[in-house]
Amino acid sequence: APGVDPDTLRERAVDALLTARERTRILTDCVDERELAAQHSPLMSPLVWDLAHIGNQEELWLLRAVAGQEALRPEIDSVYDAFEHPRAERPSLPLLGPDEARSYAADVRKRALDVLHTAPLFGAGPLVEDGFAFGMVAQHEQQHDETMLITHQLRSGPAVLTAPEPPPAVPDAALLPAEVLVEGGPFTMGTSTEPWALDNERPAHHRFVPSFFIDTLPVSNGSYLRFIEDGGYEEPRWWHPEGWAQVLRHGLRAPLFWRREGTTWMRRQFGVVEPVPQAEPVLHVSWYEAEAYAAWAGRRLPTEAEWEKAARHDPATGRSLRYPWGDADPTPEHANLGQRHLRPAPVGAYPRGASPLGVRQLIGDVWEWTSSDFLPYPGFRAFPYREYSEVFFGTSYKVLRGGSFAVDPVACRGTFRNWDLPIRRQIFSGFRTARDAEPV
Ligand code: AVJ
Ligand code: FE
Repeated sequence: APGVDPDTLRERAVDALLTARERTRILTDCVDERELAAQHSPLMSPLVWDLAHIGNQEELWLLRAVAGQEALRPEIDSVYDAFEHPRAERPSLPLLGPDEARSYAADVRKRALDVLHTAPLFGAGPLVEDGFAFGMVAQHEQQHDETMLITHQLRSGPAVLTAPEPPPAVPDAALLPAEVLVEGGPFTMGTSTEPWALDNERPAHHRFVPSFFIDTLPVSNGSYLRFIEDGGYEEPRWWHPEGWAQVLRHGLRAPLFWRREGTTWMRRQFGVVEPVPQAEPVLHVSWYEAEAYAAWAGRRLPTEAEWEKAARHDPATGRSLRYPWGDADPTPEHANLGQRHLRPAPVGAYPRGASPLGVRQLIGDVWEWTSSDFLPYPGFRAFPYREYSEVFFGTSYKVLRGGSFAVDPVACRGTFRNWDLPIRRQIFSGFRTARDAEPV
């Protein structure tokens, strides 16, 4: 690995694994046993399933695949195989109870750290090269920590999680230009060098992207309210036909968790009902809602390539950066990540996280819907398992970029790709808009 010694790499892997486990602990220790085993929504697993699934994946990859150990409890593999059992049926499986799930995950972890301290991290095959398997397992746990936070958002009853408020918008935010021009030309999309990048982010390749304009900031609740108040949810012309069918079928009138009380729109955020914060990025919208808003605004969603070019391309050097602000890992000054706050920051926060062209909040706050289907890059190779991304490629899933307040930095970077069905809105999703630029 270029310039990283094994001790630093081990320290990084230990740190990523411990950070993930501490988050898992916080999300599962704050509710009682009954709530851990309950299904809070048919869209989600019981929290106790996520907990043991995290341990089971760690066992599969670090103890069995990397270290060649025997299965600790071979009889539970099928219960925690996400492909054998869709979420809706997980509550009826013979799940480990909360204490059993905790001690199973802790037992696996103890053994995994022993493997980490003895496994060679260079020259012993692609699974362990640069500590990849350890980084992948830490990312997997953090992805489920975001999933479990979604379950918390869907759960009813008083709040059990608390966090400090995110930073305010900076005073200049209102003076920023509404959109930024990204000049047409090629850029490098994806990566072949980021050691813990997952298979779908690879390989790096050139893309020509025609000139376009992109919003400086994510679309705010205030802007989205104008769409609602202008009758956006009553007007089929703004909607994709399947989006309109969703509106009619479910009587949609606003983002998920919003409710009108008299003349005020309120929303529920982790058990607390509050007036919709106008300055925050809109949250919990489907791809169809994002698309309809963009059509109403006379604009469109950015393609995935446009989003990544806006986030990574540095016109001064022609290079693609790891993050909008450069190659340095995220700090709390750059972006709202890691469940440090339990909501997005107002649009116009995090000036230090801006891209070279001045686009803000691309990383953190809310996942941003793009117009693109989830497809492999040219030269894609499934690694280490087809079920991470390959089986989802096609026209069913839309790509989201940038990460939300709920995702840890280890599972979020300029190249990171997330995907979901266009009807989904329980995820921490928002968006920004774009438009074509006239060719010069
Ligand atoms: C990348 C968020 C779409 O949760 O379905 C977790 C991540 N994959 N375990 C998902 C994942 C396997 C995945 N997403
Ligand atoms: Fe998983």
